[in-house]
Amino acid sequence: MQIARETLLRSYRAMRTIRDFEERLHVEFATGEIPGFVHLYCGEEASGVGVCANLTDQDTIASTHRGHGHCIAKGVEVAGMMAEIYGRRTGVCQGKGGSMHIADLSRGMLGANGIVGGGPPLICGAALSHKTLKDGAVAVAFYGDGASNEGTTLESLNLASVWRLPAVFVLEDNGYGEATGASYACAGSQKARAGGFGMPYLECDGTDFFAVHQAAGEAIAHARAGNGPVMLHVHLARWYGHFEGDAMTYRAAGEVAAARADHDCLTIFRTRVTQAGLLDGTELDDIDSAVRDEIESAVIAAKQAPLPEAADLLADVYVRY
Ligand SMILES: Cc1ncc(C[n+]2csc(CCOP(=O)(O)OP(=O)(O)O)c2C)c(N)n1
Ligand SMILES: [Mg+2]
Repeated sequence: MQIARETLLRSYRAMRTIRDFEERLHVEFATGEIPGFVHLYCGEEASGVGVCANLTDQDTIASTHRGHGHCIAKGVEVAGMMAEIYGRRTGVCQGKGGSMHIADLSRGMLGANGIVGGGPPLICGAALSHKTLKDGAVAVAFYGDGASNEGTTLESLNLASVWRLPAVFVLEDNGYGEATGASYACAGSQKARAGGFGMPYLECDGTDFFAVHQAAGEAIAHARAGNGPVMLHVHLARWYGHFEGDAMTYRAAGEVAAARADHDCLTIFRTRVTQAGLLDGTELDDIDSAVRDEIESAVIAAKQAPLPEAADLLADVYVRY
């Protein structure tokens, strides 16, 4: 499938932004200034970006505890995210959500989620709304191999199929749920699980933007056309610990180094587009430098921003209808 030049540039920028955002958080979290936990998405960038390149602002996504990449891929503003992670009043959720609860409904980003398996049921609700309102939109749940074993996820696969919802379940399989290997924890096969619920199954290499874009495009088109849900199984690797501070003693020596050396989605993308003459290396260099500046400004602004005040505690708690 031919991908528009504009989409390629936007997608590269999103992947580079996620990488730099996360690398910077890795450094900043170690200083102790950031409250709570952070779970980094480095190594997985092509998945969120390849999927979201097929979505509009009307389409909705639900994310996970490892949600920064999904937010950026769906267009959530970086400075507001950084401030949110620092717990500042200028954050996209006024500093009351933090890393695991970033949401921006104006972008169709329903939220990162500290509850493993929390996204799939939300996406059934969103997809039911899209179907009822006939707005032509689809809802996408990102969930991990660990979350694939949660009852909420399995119930959602069933419900989405029974109600023929415009939903896509994107299983980001990085081989681990915390320190537990997916090969140990996931019985049977994900393909058989999809088949058991009567939905099509697709899989792809999650370190190759083009492979993700193609597979997600098919899955989303199927759901958007009213043919019901699809499971998309994306294979990838995370480059850092489960959370910042995880010593990763359960990973084989050289595993992460090999992923970084041979499966870096940014390197794969750059080689592909420059060799095919689709984009020029200097255009990509310009994006790299613009993103570096954007992240630097976001960190400076976040550190200077005010914390929420006691009076903010009861604001935005309930929605008025
Ligand atoms: C309902 C629930 N159970 C357990 C946890 C603790 N927990 C947080 S992340 C995680 C592992 C999730 O693994 P996976 O879904 O594969 O996502 P990954 O971290 O690999 O991106 C667990 C068990 C939780 N947050 N929520
Ligand atoms: Mg996992």
